[in-house]
Amino acid sequence: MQSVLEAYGFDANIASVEQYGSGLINNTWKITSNAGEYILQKINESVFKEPFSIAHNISFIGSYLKKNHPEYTFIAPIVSKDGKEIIYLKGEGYFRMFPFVSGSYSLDTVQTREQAFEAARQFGRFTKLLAGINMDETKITVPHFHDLSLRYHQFVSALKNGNKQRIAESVDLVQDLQSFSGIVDEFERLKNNPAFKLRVTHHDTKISNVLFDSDGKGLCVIDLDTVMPGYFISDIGDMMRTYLSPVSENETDFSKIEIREDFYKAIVRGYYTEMKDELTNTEKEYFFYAGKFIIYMQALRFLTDYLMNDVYYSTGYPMQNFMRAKNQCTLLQKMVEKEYALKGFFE
Ligand code: GN1
Ligand code: MG
Repeated sequence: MQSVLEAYGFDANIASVEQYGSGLINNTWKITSNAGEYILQKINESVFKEPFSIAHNISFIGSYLKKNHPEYTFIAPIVSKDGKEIIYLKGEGYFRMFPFVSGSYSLDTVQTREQAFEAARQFGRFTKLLAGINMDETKITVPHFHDLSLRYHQFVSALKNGNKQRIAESVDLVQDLQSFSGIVDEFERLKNNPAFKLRVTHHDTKISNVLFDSDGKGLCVIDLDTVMPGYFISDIGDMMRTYLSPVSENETDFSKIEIREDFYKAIVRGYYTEMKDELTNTEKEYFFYAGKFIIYMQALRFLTDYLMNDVYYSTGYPMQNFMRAKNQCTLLQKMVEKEYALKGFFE
């Protein structure tokens, strides 16, 4: 840590460093020094194989917004002493730092409909403001990240090559997940449908990635590592996955999982406020599908990782990825039960 802080010109003796946030992939710390507060992150290289492509995207997007939408609060990274947005330290890895925006706050869980609305509005706004960007100049930071067909394929291959004992113990959950494979077929169809547009999407729209101002209004979105060309269902879907239920993916009392209909409406309305003129009529019919798409993908990803001995997501106890997969499968089942009510509201 000492050498990292020094690379940014901090006096390591007077800065305090504490673990921050609940991400499963990168390590995050909050740094407090006499110069102010900062967020420092170590990039997980086994997930982000080319960390400099993240730096490229952030500066490309940052300069586009500065030029075309200067009113947008864009949180640019702090550059190191030698002018780098991402630094590499031998034996330590890749790091980057952001200012901690004073007066703003982020949330760990969505408590009110207004928060869901504001967050959805911010993610919609982000994609809308970037509608004119040249997507060919953005880099793919995680190839095939939200490719549901590939995720399903990886799940099938884990069933062949994974931990035999874990496979045997997971038969019921495996069957439940296989029964939803129609969601993959639908994805195959929409990928080939020209009415589905590739746009600059965020791909990690959980609530902690939105900054709120002191009035509780959305300010901007953060954590731009997975910003790249994608479909709007990725962003809508991950909001549904993480805002609809009052409990998170780590909850093991599945009876607490529920679909809050009014939060569904808040997400759709918030996003629609910004994106109504951007979305095609076909896309507008896929709000409900978006939720199924991402929840299903996350259930597959957690179970795949469990069967492969937890190589991807960090865990706090041996069965955690299994429990997360089961949690997400329950969420999916509860969402499907409400299909009629939820679709009727908007589409
Ligand atoms: C990972 O680490 P975090 O929370 O930002 C993952 C997301 C998952 C999420 C599930 C690059 O995000 O796709 O939805 O865990 N990010 C990556 O908690 O795989
Ligand atoms: Mg993230």
